[in-house]
Amino acid sequence: MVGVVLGGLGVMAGCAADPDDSLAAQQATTPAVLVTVPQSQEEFPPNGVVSDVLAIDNNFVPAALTVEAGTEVVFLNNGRNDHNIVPPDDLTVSEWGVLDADFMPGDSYSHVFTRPGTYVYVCTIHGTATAGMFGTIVVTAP
Ligand SMILES: [Cu+2]
Repeated sequence: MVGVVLGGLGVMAGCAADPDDSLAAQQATTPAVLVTVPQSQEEFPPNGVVSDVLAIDNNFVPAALTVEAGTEVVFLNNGRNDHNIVPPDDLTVSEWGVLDADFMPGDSYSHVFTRPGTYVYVCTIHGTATAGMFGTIVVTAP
């Protein structure tokens, strides 16, 4: 998984050279995470903060997001295709995530990230953990 995160950031760093690309600008503000941080056992309560991620055809925007533990991340399918949000090591989305049947165009899915850590996810229809439609949520301790 460490190699996966490194590969993704390498691609984003290349895109950040274009000052007119708003997506690249958003990604450039996200601190680089070069290792996958083990998920903390410490949990923090919901803090009332909401942060959005758009699923478009076929990317997540922003692809890399950093939030404090307790933040609710709302994923909105703002595209015209079905998408899904699947942790690569949890294809049944038992911990978090949503399958495409429940994430059609116009649908939203939200999850409160209570534990610090790095959460990689993919749309299994349009990407893998190394290419295409994938993203990362970095959850920091408050
Ligand atoms: Cu997709």
